Amino acid sequence: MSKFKLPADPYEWPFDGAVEPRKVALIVIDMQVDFCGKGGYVESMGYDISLTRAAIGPIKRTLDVARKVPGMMIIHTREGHRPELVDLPANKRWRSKRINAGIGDPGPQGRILVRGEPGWELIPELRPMPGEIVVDKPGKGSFYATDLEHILRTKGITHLILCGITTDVCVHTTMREGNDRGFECVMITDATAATDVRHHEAAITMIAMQGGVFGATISSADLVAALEPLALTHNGAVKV
Ligand code: C5J
Repeated sequence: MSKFKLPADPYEWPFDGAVEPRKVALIVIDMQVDFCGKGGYVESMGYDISLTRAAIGPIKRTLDVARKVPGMMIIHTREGHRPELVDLPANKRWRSKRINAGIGDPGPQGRILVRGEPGWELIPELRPMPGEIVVDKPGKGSFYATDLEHILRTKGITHLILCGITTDVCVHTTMREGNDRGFECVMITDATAATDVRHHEAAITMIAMQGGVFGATISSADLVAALEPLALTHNGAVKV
């Protein structure tokens, strides 16, 4: 059985030795128009979407190889609220309105962060493939008020590879939630991005504290190199 381990920081990941891909999920967090598209939530708040868009290429390269590794689960998440906004906490709405990007209000990409609107859709470059899982979440963490943990436990997933946006908010919150639940987590440094480079860098540095307080980090190039030997070629053979 093929297994892999990663030359991650601050330790060789995972902690428990080489892992079988069937125990691993790659989670791509919130690659939605609202976070990295023109006229979406992030742009409405006045942030530069070239920062969040920087993660797209590394995520695509990671997905390209992960999709060829037999057994590895691929999950996409979307942050968003029901059209009636019954799942939108009053303080989240109030804070977003203060900066003229009210969640639920109309914008160039439809109602901001509302399920079913153009801004809430995953960007075309990173559309899920058939068989990949999509988890809708009302909060920053992917475990809060979703069936993510139920899916992972049901399918015997124990290890998580995390990427997406933003590094300091939804990716970090998900990594912390996963870590507290005993999932062994690694974050892909250049396949994540934030609306402020300092926050992106600090979020990466924090993971390495205390011997890897939330897990470990790795570049997409190192991850792809480690997964490639497990990837099936178009003939169905494992590359050597
Ligand atoms: C934010 C996210 N930053 N996906 N959401 O509000 O990180």
